[in-house]
Amino acid sequence: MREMRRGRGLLILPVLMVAIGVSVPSAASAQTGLTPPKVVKPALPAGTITKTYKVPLSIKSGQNLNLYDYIKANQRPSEPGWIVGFKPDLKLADGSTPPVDQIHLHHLVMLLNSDIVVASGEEKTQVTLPTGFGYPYKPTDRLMLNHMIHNLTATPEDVVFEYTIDFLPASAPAAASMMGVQTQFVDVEGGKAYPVFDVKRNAGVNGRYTYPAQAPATLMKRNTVRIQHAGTLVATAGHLHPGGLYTDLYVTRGDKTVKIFRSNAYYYGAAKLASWNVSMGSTSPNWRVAVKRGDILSVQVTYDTTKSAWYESMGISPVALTNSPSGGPDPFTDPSAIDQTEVLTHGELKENRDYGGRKTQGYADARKLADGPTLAQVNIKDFLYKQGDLTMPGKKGLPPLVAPGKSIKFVNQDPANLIFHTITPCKAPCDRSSGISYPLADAAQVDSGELGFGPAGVTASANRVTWSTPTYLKPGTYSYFCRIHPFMRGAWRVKAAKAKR
Ligand SMILES: [Cu+2]
Repeated sequence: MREMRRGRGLLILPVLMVAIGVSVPSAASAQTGLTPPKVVKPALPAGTITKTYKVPLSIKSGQNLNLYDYIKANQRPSEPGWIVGFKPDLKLADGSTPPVDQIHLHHLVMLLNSDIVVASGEEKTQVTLPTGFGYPYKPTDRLMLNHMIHNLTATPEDVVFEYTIDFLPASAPAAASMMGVQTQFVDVEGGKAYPVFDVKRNAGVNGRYTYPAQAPATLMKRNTVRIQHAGTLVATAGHLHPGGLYTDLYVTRGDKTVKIFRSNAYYYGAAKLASWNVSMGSTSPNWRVAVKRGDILSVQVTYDTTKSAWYESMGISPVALTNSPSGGPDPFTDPSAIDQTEVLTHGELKENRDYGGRKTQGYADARKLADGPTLAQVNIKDFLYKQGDLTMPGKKGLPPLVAPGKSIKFVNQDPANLIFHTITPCKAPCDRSSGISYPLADAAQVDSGELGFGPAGVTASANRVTWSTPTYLKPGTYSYFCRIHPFMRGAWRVKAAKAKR
């Protein structure tokens, strides 16, 4: 298993999907939640075989790596045919499902030759193609798994990817009438191997930030995919991260652009959009859009910015495109004929319910602590901030001082190609239990990035191990956490030095 660069020009297929947005008239209603639509499963073609495959993986302590593995012969169908459905899951070695705030499935993408066939994230959206459509498959195809499992704890874990494939063998009578599809990977970051962007708190308009529409012009246009042959779009679902409200998928022909689907994020539970407890709206089995060669697909994603900054966010709407035209309304002459009904591929998942934010004795309230030493540098090692860590008793736990106009340099001294840490300010006292919804990145503009090293373009790391606090900070106590390991908490204090006697 190793990090590597994904080839350019991948077509991503279908599937996927992750959490998306909510079509709501106001940020306020996003907090109260939309009523989720129903779960709909298209009928499987006669002769479909449903089988679960397992890929065991060892996850190092605290890892947040974007990795690739070949899928072995016993982890995939052994005969030619059609992949018509895909359901991802992640288990511990004992068969139990880990809580999302401890082991987090950042993403799971299956690559068939160089094309993305299916993809999923923590929301675990399933791939369910309308009946009669499938991804053509041969046992000789190169099949790879791109996975990013984030271990939010300091404990190594053995985990098992479990994915269930609905597979129609080519020998089944129903196979004769199947229509092949391939994935168009429509992504706000242009399908980069680690396609993320940051959402700053209070960015956008009225607490909502739409990307890339509201981003600087230089960032625009990555979010487009050109259709290479006439065909029919038959399925999509959005993928987004906590804080996301919805993705919108558009098609452009000449100077006309039409929205063809909104995928809303349906959040469950008290934490609402500050969580992974979400299902994404998917197209119904009746959704069809006829497209022509040269049409441009594009996606926009909208986040709520009233609650938090959201780092390393995504906005993706993979679309299944048939290999040749298969009917459907023309979006430019008959847009109202496109079925905009949303369905879900699954309901609430219990492993996504642990939000954090409970009272705990584990952390000091940094505002009440005495001054620590004046320091120019704070090292991070063994999942501890070596001065000012809110879990450390005694002098080591006191916030280091820095004079106004000066900065403290943080240095990650853990194995930097394996364990990434951040310094991400959170609202004081930042002393409650860790979960997906706690702590939240409170400050608008300050974050260290992930201190560590990895292959450029693939890694989540910033490819540096140091970060210095800004010199413009006003006097006060600044509590922070590590957003890779949220149990890590610390503080520093900006304070004028005492006059020398
Ligand atoms: Cu960390």
